Amino acid sequence: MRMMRLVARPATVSAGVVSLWVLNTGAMAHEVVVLRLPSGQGIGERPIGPDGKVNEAGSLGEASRSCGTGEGDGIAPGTMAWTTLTLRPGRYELVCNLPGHYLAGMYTELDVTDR
Ligand SMILES: [Cu+2]
Repeated sequence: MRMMRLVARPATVSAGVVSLWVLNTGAMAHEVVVLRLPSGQGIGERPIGPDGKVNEAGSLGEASRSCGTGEGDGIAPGTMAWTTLTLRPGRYELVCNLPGHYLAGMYTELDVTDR
């Protein structure tokens, strides 16, 4: 059962420079990490380690700083974070990788199309 969620609007964007603005409307800190989705793999299917996190090696970017860009200590409730990255066409999975949050349902797909 998904207890937390992550929503991408729009869920499809054109390849190139993409700015991600993340608004935390929840009651606790969150983050967004951008991972490529291997072909044949769906969102929510990553193995979860004993620390409650998924492997984020190969992350293409992250928004986890309250009112700022890039990596931080988590996005505080009621604040925004952002990051800008260059994405090639393909399927991506946006995840919150704070312990237990992926298991709770904090993942969504972002599709990048050829412009
Ligand atoms: Cu989270």
